[in-house]
Amino acid sequence: MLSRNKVSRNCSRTRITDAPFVDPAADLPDCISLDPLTEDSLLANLLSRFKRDQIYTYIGNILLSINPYKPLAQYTEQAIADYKLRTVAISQLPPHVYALADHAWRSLRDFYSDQVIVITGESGSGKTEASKLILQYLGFATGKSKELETVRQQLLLCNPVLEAFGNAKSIHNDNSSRFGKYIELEFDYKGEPVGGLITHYLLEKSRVTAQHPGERNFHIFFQLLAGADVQLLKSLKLQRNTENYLYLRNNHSNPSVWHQSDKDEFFNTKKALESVGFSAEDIVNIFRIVAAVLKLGNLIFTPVSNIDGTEGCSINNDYELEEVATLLMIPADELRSALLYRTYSVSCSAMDAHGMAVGGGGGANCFSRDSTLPRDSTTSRTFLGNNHQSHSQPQQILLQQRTSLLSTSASMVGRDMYQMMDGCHGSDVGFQAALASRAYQDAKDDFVMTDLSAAEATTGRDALCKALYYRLFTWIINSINERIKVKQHGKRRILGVLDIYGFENLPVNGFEQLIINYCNEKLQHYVTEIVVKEEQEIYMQEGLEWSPILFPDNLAVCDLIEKHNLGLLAIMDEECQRSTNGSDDAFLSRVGQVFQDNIQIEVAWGLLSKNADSTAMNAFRLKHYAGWVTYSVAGFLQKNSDLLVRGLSQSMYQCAHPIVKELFPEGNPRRTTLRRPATSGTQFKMAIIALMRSLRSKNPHFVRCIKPNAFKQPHHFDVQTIQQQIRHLGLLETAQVKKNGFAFRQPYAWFLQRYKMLSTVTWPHWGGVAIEGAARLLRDLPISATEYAFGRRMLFIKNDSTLMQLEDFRTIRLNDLATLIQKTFRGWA
Ligand code: AOV
Ligand code: MG
Repeated sequence: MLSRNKVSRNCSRTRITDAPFVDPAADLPDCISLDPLTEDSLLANLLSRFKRDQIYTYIGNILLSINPYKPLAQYTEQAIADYKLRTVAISQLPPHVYALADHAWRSLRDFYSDQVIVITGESGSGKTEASKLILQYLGFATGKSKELETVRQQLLLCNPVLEAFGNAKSIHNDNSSRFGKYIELEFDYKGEPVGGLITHYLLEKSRVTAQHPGERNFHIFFQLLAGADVQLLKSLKLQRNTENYLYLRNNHSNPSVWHQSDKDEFFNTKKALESVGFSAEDIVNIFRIVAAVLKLGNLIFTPVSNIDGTEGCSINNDYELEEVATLLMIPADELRSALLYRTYSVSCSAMDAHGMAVGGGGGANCFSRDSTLPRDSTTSRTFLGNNHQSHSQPQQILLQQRTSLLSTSASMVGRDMYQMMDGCHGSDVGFQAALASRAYQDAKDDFVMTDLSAAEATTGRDALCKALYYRLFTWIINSINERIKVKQHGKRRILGVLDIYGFENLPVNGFEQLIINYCNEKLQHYVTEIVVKEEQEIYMQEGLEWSPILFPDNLAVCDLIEKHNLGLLAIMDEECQRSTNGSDDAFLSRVGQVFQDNIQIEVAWGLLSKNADSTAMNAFRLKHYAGWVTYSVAGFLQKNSDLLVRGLSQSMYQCAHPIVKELFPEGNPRRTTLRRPATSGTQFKMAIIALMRSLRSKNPHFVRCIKPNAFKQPHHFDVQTIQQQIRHLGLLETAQVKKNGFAFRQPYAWFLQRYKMLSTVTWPHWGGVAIEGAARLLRDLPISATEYAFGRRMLFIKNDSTLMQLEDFRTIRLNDLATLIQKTFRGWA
């Protein structure tokens, strides 16, 4: 047994911590050949390979990859050629992510079936790098026609764009994916790529406005400031220094920690945008939105006291607002008004239909009736508060303009209670409800207008920035999809590559971490189901001799999060819909009630976070497959309901900026939304369920990534860190199943049909029972009898290498037959 005493020693440059001595003798490319196969022998094998920069090791047909945290010389065009052309037998080549990509691609081409490569591992373990290497291999390894070249370029080059907008520095990874990415490459019957589709999963948009200590905002903000030339910066009304922007000024973080140059990366991102097919105009329009987000973030709202004692606010640095308005191509007054005031249309019918819930809150700064103001023919009455008199002259004019504009649209937008309430989340709800209730008592079929406090305006500003950025990200991906979609007709097969955000446990975890970890929990379940559980069930059903291997099952935690009506996500939704008492703490109380007997979750009131400057927080602890994680509930409901104030979406819809207008279709006053959109949590759950369905319909290949240490250091093999991941991923159990199990299985008839040409007994037809034909065929081949087993309905083959051997025999035989046919024809001629 390895002792757990902390020791550190040097062994050919590799620092090994938390282990005394690990026998370096073992160095096997496939862990299933280890004898004995134990956790220690597995670790020792990985270590001796890691020291030689052999970061890849097989467990049967699963690829283990340990992040080297340094560039390696094994990703050359020559290496790609070696794996593709196979001048030496594949078994002679070291394990490699190229070999896995090649196997998936050949399976697609030879068996003409859909494949998927699922890459898993915790944050910073190397998933995204692996996914890029797979795409690189598939790009190089397939045909070279001009059309293919375009598809290839677009598929390869979209990645720098996705990373610029969707990745950021986190405490675990300097280039952490803050969204889930599933790329489906489509191939024709020859195995040539003809197009693709990118699906993305919930971007962590809260990062736009705030980051954890030691983390950064999305790369693109830094790239743009560092890389844009003076002219571009000027046209975007930006300054080079990141310190000028509140959203980039994370006091706990050093922005220059990023190891690559933001300036160079900007050049790459811009080039990639061009190569993927964005026009120069599109690119500038994209950057205008990025710049607008940065500048909006700088707006400072100052409280203004109204004469009736209520609070409003004004913008301190109006020049920033003017510039944002220019960038987004909207009249500044329009934008200012949307940021400073909120309007509610009050529809009698909507209230009747939905019922009005009245909550606490109070402090509603509701304008009262003012008959002197303009009335629109479509609006029965217009209400404006007497406190508008407390505004300055320009503000009064602005208010009147705004009122006139709003009264035009009021009757169009006022049909639905949710529209009236949109923008209400969390503790806002009580306030909104009181406001709406008061309006209801006052009048029917009216709208009311309130001015926002400085805090409310800041929240609205942040919500707008998050929405702008997230929708821009989605727009970019949709545009890329439009460009890479398959243009030709005909049958196609799919090879999917899944690279999702890795499991996270930060000093303070929030809604985003719950979503990320839920996704990892589902993937973990999918992998263990396929690799360990179903595999064993099939052996037993088929009557093969088998001693069951136990494995940790995480179904209970998946259920705890996603269960219909009673899971965490459902409880969150319930609280979001509650118009009274809907608060993060109420959510936590409900969690405590529902799960009081569940040992996998604990509720903690007033728990002190590990963070030095944090105050008490209310939280729950959840036991994930990768350990306990504490989630602070602050902000949960607001992030889950994720609604944008209608006035803001309407103002965005008014923008003449060609992309922005498209991003906010709900801002169209003619549009009537009768249903409240699903919450973020529910949308994510539905997307993950659809993803799982899609994965299950394909033949899977797995890359399991491991992080060697927590310090992003090369040459440092921390035994405890690796051992923990081996346990969490159930790798020993996987290796045991693979060692005793079979790499391949197919029904006898299928097997016979594919390989019948390899024996004169089965060629050209076998007239008897399929199982007997398969047995005769195998007997005629130079394959050891220990390499296969006969089940009730299926033939099992032990190793992948045997299957590859069979494929090689088949190719040779088919070539011989083709030559024979040619000779025969020539003889006849
Ligand atoms: P992740 O995708 O698993 O984390 P990445 O693939 O981004 O992790 O890897 C993190 C960093 O490790 C990269 O930026 C590289 O510097 C280094 N790295 C990873 N794999 C290799 C490799 N094969 N060769 C050289 N360096 C490598 V996250 O996205 O955080 O879950 O959400
Ligand atoms: Mg990643």
